[in-house]
Amino acid sequence: MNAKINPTRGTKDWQAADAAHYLHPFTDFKSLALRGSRVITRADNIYLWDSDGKKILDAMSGLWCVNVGYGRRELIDAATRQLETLPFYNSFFQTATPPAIELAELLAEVTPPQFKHVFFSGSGSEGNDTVVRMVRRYWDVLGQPQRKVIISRKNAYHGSTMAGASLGGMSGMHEQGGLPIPDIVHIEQPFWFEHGRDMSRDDFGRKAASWLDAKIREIGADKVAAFIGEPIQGAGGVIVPPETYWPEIQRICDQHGILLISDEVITGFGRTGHWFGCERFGFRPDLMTFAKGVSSGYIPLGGVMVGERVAKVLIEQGGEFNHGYTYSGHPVACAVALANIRLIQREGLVQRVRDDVGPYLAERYAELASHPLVGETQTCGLMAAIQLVRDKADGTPFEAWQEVGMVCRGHCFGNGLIMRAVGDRMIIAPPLVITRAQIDEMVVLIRRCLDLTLADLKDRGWV
Ligand code: PXG
Repeated sequence: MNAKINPTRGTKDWQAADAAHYLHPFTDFKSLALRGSRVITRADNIYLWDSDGKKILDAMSGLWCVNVGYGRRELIDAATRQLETLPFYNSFFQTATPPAIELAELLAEVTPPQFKHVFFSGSGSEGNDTVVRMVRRYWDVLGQPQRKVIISRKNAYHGSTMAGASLGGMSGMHEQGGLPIPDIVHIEQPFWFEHGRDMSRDDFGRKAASWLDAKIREIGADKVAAFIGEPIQGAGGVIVPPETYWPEIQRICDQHGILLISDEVITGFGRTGHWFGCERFGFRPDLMTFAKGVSSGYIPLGGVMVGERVAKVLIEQGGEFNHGYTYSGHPVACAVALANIRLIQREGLVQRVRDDVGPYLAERYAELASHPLVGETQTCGLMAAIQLVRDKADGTPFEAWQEVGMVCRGHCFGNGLIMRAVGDRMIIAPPLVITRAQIDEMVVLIRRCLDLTLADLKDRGWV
């Protein structure tokens, strides 16, 4: 069969070839093959088109990554130029390439002041593998090899490699593959709607942080290497923690001398209206994982920002760090990331999210909270969640088997809107270039889909 991309192939043909050969991530292969996948063929700004020519508003920025929107000439030109000049060279064996060096320099400029060094990977998952290796190496070099335990949270997402999935707190992932790997443990997440509605958000934030302190004491502080968290849990359902949570987590990490790691794969590069989520929530991580928005997803790139505390030890006392990837510092990926970050700077996209479109989204989402299906809405910058409930008065959830989030997601797809469902939490993270008029357009679609979902659930007798 001809393997070339053929623009004359139709949807049915794409679907047949896809079902015959392509195993998709996080997918029930059998049921997708029966149903046929949606084939996306092109994109511009915040819109996608499928193989039937249908236009879709992409409220998820691809997969939380296309921060500058689709079709940006600067990124395309940067990739083309670099492909022509030097499509690949590695950073092993005492070599480097200009784009990798310049990107390292620019990252030191846009990240918080404690970060002067970066280790590049090809993805967020690999970045978190690097984190595990680096954290354990740090304590080994300091003569405390018994400090191995990394504490994370349930319902966290840190990637899909063995280390990433272990750090993550998704039970469905742990069940497949004998995870977590040793010395990774999890505390409960700071999800007020699920675990804290009998107290104020601030009190709950302090309580949720105290679970870290309790876990450290249970294990013994001298065995704990680090705590890792996403400033806002993304794949877990856009769970925005109470304001009291992160400052208290910082205090507890400081008190016990353990490293604090911020996984900024989603929250980095302007998503929250700050360059990084840790700046939004007022904490000072020692390591910071990034990916996605660093290159706006135009090309794979990830890495770890290494704060002075760790860098000093690894550089001055560490000797060789036996770790790295073929694509660490890939020149084309780095050239695209440079163009992407410069574009974010030039267009003031971070400030725009903080002062303009972020507050506007919050305003429009507050209106959606009155919908009969909505238990709460939460936004932070350009991340937002709608919690669907059966009983608005007391927040009673639907039954898990009803998969109401999936019902709603079906209506979204049917109406030209990509909104993700995580359980019964409907989430969005649109490109940072979205305009107020486009937010209005999106909110009209969301309200329509909520109405259709409600009507559908009434037909089924579920509400
Ligand atoms: N950390 C965080 C916080 C993430 O959100 C990763 C690490 C892993 O990155 P890579 O590049 O290896 O995928 C992620 C990825 C979803 C979804 O359904 C979210 C992610 C990936 C795939 C699906 O929301 N986040």
